[in-house]
This record gives sequence, structure tokens and C-alpha cells, in this order.
Amino acid sequence: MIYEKIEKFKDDFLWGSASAAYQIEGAWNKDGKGESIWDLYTRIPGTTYKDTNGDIAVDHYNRYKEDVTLMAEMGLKAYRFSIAWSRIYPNGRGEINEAGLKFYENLIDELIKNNIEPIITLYHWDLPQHLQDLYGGWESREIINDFNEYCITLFKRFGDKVKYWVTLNEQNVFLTLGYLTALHPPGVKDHKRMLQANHIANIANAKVIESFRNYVPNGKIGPSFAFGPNYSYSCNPEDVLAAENAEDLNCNWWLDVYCKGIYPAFAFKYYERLGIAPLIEDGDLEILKRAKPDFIGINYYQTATVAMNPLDGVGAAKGMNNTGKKDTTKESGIPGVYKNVKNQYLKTTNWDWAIDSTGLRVGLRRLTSRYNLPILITENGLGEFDKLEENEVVNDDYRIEYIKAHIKACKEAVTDGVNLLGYCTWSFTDLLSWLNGYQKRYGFVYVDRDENDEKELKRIKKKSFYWYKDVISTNGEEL
Ligand code: BGP
Repeated sequence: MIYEKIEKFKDDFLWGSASAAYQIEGAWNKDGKGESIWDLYTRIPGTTYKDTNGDIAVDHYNRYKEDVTLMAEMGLKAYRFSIAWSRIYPNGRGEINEAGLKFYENLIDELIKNNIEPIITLYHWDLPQHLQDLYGGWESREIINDFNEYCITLFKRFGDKVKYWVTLNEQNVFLTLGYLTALHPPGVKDHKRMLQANHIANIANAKVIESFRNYVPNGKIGPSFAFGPNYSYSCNPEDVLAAENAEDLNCNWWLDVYCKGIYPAFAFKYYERLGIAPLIEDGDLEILKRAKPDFIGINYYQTATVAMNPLDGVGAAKGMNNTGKKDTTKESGIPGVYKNVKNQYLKTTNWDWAIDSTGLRVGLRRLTSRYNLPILITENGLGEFDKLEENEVVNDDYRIEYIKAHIKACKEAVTDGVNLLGYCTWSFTDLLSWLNGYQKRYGFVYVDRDENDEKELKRIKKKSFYWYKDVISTNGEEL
């Protein structure tokens, strides 16, 4: 629909920003914290861009007050951050580390003092290494209870202060990259194992939602899904069918389980024929059905455009563009299912991510039609090279343009009838990109460090900082 007039955001719209523990905190072995799989994985040469790691990251652990002061200056309404499981349980289970809880309590109190709604992500990829060693992490059903216990500890401690909770961040990404493409820990390439670990993660997610109802009855909880809606490359019915395949395998495979408690039938049958469908035990489907989230969290960066791929067509890509050298992404796909192709209507970033604000509206509408749940945008943003100019200025107009277009798409989606709770940008300060080092920046606040030198980690407000401040103060009326 093209409207002459679009509606306003609700008064309590959550204008936010997001981060993840490993990407900002540093202090990787401080105050009793145990090792996570990322602490060890990044020590293996060649796994990350220029072998960067989060040992120091942007030192948020020591500078959280300074960072929250900047958030307050901006007028931020919500801040989404993750809790490092290995700070709370250094071994993933067993003894609790009070110092870890205290750090997050201080952060939460600081946010509340500044009228910023805390949004906690329970798991943003930094699994305690001990659980990986002990039973293979997400491949063992033992993790269901350990994750539940860890979450209950947080519900009990913070449930009266924190209303919004995110269960798993991008289950589709951490399991695909961890077990299919071997780009994340534990670096496995095995589709059957991936689908099984994914089923276990589904149960863990559902179980934690059930526990949440007992401990935080007035809170809201949901997963954050990396949502890339699929377009058909053309109106050739073969391409349209390929797009249906991609949507089922890459989106509905997770979202249907979260929101309806069922696996999409075509995708399940496809995996069954390949002999890699997950093993479902008695009671699994019942728990998946019972645990409905309060909202769908989506991390939206781009859409995917797909075309028909013959049986002898292109297969999985080797690696991805982690350098920022534009147009280095190769075509990839699944023979006989679909292949990813370039969309001639869309510009891309230096990391070859399609820039598509309308795609966000398309996605929000698809979710609303299929699941009819409120939606919280838990991440959206632009990763780019930023230049620190003279007099400590960063003119990131491209970021303003990107976020502006996406907020406009949100507004149109709200006018369409989408129940949108809020919009969190990725990210508030610059931070470590898992595989792309420090040069791919997302923040409103520049952090002066690079891959080779931590320097003084000085915080410098970018042009986008002042712009987003105005957006918030006008509740999105002035873009
Ligand atoms: C999401 C993750 C974030 C963040 C973001 C940007 O997938 O949830 O943790 O990293 O993507 O990705 P990247 O750093 O690869 O550019």
C-alpha cells in the first residue's frame, strides 16, 4: 500500500540499541569468569579477521557507566545486552559466581536509574567451554537443564527489574555457522548434527519460556531470529518455487517451531528423505507447542534473492566476505533447491550485504500474517568503515540514511497493522564483529581502537548519535 499519510509510533515505543557480551565487555577472565567457546576459538589462528578476539573488546566491563551515561545523553529508551553465561556459572553449571551477577546487577541498576529499559539476551553465542568439553554443548540434551538452571538464576535475580527477555540470539546463525559451514565454534561441517543440535536448542528455548512464566509472570519473552525474507529472482514459476524452498528451509524451519510448535512439513520431509531429519523424542512436540513466545524478536539486516538451482547447480560457498572488499561474495546454493543471486534493484554494503528497507516491511508483514504476534526489532544497522576525521568527528551520513529508511519502513508497517514494540539498532558503541574484526563498525559512538592497537578506547560521538537523539525525542516524527 502507498499511503498519503502514515501513522505515528506508539508513545511507549522502545527506541533502543543492542550489543552482546563477547563483543563489548572484554575482561574475559576477570572476577571469576570461566572460559567460553569464543575465548578459545578465537585463539585458533585464521578463524577471525586478523585473529581478533574479545579479550579486551571495547572494555565495556570497566566502562559501563561511561557508556550508560552516553545512552542517557542520547535519550535511549531501551538497551539490549547479553549476559555471559560463563560469568554467572564459570563451568556452565554448578557453583554460581556472585561477582558475575553483581556486574549485571550494577549495569541494570545504572540503566534503570537513567530511565533506560533493560532488555536481557540470555544467550548470545558464548557457551561455557566446559559444557562443550563435557558433553558437546548443543549436541547433548543435557544442555536443556543446564540452560534452564542458568536462566532461572537470572529470572530470580533480575525478574523484578527487567521486563523484556530474549532467549536465544539467532539460533539459525550460531548453529548453521557452528555445525554446517564451520565458521563459528565448534567448527563442525555436518548437516545431520546441525539439525539435531538445532532440535535440542528448540527444546531448550521452549523449556526456558515455560520456566519464565513461573518466575516472571508479568514479563515478556521471545527469541531473536536472524530474519532474511526471500524474494524470487523473477516471475518464472521455477524461481518462485525456489524462493518458497528457501523461505521454508531458512525461515519457517525456526519460526514455525517458535510460534506454532511445529516443523514446516515440506522442509521436514526434505530432511527425512536425506536421512538427516532431527530425532524427535516423546514429549518434545508437546513442549514446543506449549511454549509460545510473547513476541518475535528479529534481527534484520537484509533480504535474500533466490533462483532455481538445477541438481548439478552451485553448492555451498567457501567462506564469506569478512574483509570489506566489495563484490567478493560468490554465488552459492543448494543443488535442486535454490541458489542465492544478486538483486539488481538493491545496493550493497562493502561486505556485500543487500541494503533493503522495503524488505524489512515485507518481513514484518509476513511475520504478522503467519503468526500474529507482536514484533520487537532486536537488531538492525549498517556495518561500514568509518573515518575519524580531524577534531574527532565521524560523518557517518550513510548510516543515518540506512537507519532512516528502515525506520520509515517500520512506520509504514505499523500503518499496515504490524504490532511493533520497538526498534533496536545494532549497535550503540562500536564493538567487535565476530569474524570481521574492529574495522566493520556499527555504532553511534566511535571507539578509538583497531585490530592492531587498543589505544585508549576513547568514546567519540558520531554524527548519527545526534541524529538518533532527535529521532527519539520526536518519537520518530522527525527523521
Ligand atoms: C548478528 C549478530 C550480532 C552482530 C551482527 C552484525 O548476526 O547477532 O552479534 O554481530 O549480526 O554482524 P557482523 O558483525 O557479522 O557484521
